[in-house]
Amino acid sequence: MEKKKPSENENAKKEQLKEFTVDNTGKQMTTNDGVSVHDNNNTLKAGDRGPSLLEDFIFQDKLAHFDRERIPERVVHARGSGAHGIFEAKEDISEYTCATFLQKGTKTPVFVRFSTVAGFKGSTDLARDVRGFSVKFYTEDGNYDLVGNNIPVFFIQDSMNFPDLIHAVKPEPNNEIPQAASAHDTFWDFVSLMPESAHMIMWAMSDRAIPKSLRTMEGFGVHTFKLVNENGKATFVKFHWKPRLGVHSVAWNEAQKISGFNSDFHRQDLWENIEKGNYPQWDLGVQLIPEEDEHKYSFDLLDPTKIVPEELVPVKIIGTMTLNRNPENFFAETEQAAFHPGRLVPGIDFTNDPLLQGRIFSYADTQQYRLGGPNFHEIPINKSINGKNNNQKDGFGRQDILKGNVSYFPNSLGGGCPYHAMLKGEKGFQSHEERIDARKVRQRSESFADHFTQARLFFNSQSPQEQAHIVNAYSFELSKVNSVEIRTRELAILHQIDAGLAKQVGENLGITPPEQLDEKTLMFARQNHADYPIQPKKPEVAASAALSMKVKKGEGTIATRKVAFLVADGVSKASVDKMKKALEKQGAEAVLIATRVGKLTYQEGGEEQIQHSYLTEASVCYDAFYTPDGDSVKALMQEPDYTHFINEGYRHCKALSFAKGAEELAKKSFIEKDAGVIFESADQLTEDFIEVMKQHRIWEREKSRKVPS
Ligand code: HDE
Repeated sequence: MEKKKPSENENAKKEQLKEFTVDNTGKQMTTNDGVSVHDNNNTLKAGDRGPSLLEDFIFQDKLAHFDRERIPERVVHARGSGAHGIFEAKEDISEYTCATFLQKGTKTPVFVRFSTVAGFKGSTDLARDVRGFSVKFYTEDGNYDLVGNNIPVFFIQDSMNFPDLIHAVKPEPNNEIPQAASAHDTFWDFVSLMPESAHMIMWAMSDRAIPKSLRTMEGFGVHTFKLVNENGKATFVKFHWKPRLGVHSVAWNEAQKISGFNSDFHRQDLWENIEKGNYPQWDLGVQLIPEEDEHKYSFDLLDPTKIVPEELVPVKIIGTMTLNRNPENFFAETEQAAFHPGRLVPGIDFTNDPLLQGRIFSYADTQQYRLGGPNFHEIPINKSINGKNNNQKDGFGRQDILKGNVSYFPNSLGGGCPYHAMLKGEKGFQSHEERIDARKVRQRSESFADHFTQARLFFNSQSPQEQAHIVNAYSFELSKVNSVEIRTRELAILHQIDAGLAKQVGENLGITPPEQLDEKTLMFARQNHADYPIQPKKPEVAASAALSMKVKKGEGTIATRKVAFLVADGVSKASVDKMKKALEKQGAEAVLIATRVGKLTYQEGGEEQIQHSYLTEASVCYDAFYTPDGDSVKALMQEPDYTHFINEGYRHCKALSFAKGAEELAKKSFIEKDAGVIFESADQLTEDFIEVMKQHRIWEREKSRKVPS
């Protein structure tokens, strides 16, 4: 097959999609068959008050289409948001892989879809949940999908348990409650019987499960994959996406409120930032592990409940992905995008991770159903830029018009085409030739039996505030569980990880954590490992810095953060402009919020049109707050919505700053001076404000919890 040059690839997907993009502007309305519609308001009737006629093909054309406008939502990851972009390979890793799109300098178009897992298609973005992070690379060797998550491990080790896990976390089957939430009996019943979930649950109870933005999430391939070089030599690989804006989350109380104020919060944030030209970027990193090191570690590389700590194998950055274009149409692109971990290109291969192996069946299978048959590869968003040549034909919705009378192989009538690569001494996809010498068994490897060491590693790697959030999350979720037996069983699992963690959660539940695992948990665990619990191997590291989201001193950026300027008529323009200028210089955005939308009058004279008011906005949708001075201060003194706005921002540990004349507003609002509260009279107003914003949150403030909000 004739390949495109890398330079032609960059825009190939955009150009291909253009062919299918329709613009109705200025056009006359037609039926689906292109017949001009004379009247789109009235059905054809026997008399103007008579019955409608069966012969009204124009009405039928319209309604029959409407009646079929919904397709099954994804059984998991139903709620998602997508964007187009480019991946640029920046390092020479040809020693490890022959994948063309990973060769230095190659630019490859991508389509990315982020998602939550448990909620339905219309559910809130801010659910406590894992986030999907799927990337489709339209490479010159065909499509490669890296279908990952924002958490590097998974709940279960074998794909056989996947439907059970999902049935347990989805709304309960009798009453379909609760939506997009794991805080209910069936989920905790399942995971408390499955100690292999312990590590993943620790991540899910951490702030990783409530991201601030899709743009501030890491992504992980989760499984160990293989890179394969030109000579067929394999190297184990773990994939990482590292966001340029840092990894940030919201507070749990904030997440719940955002869900009410704007359930499209993440979707809108992604869309708006791409529209504004704030293109989000992630670096692609790899951890490379030589095949010879397969059995070197205290954990098994094939076990998807384990990470490879970055201290053992550093992450090597090999390229950058930039999302720079919103889809034209949500359904046509984001909803119909079909991702599949079994979509590989030469140079990348699977490992025998039993969770990955099951996925290879499930995705293609579900897509046949969800997208209505075997021709979903022809839907524009799924089409390879490399075209497709094979003898697969017919089926629902077939688009390609295959010429000639040959649709079989081998043939002589079609000149032997399409031919497979080896026939002409060319190279196609070849599976890595791994030696397998085994009995056929339904068994779990002994090397998968340690469920708590890495859960402990994760907990030990968190800052005290992050640990407190984990305690709170377990306490919240288990408090929502009605069964005391299930609560107690999970506490026994927590005790195996960290007695202090179990004790704190236990105190919040009024239960003393048992020291031994529950008999039922042991019974299920022993189905996989007869001698469970086993004596774990000594871990290589006790803590790993990369697992904490705490912003390191001197790092962090405020680029694209939204700062609420809280104003009213009579506000000082000088006070507004000074802060605005300083923030914009660092790439942040100032949003003026007033007592009403429309005209705002400045103290110095002059006016401005205001788009946002305390009625339409919520503090939870902003990153930081500034109250300028001026005559507006008197009005804000009497404005309960203002007080609520900054109280809530304070409670959620955000940075607040007050111009000199506005400082009394802070006192009135129960706000005490701390590292994140900047007073013009005591601090360097703009500089200090920017510095604390870089920290993202002043979590230390949480201790006080005194603020009514
Ligand atoms: Fe998925 N998963 N999954 N999953 N998954 C789907 O495929 C499945 C797993 C992930 O944006 C489904 O097309 C099984 C791990 C993402 O369209 C389905 C198992 C990871 C998405 C499916 C897993 C993921 C899906 C539903 C265990 C992280 C959204 C719709 C063996 C590495 C893709 C679809 C998108 C979607 C099956 C476990 C990530 C049913 C059987 C582990 C990001 O096929």
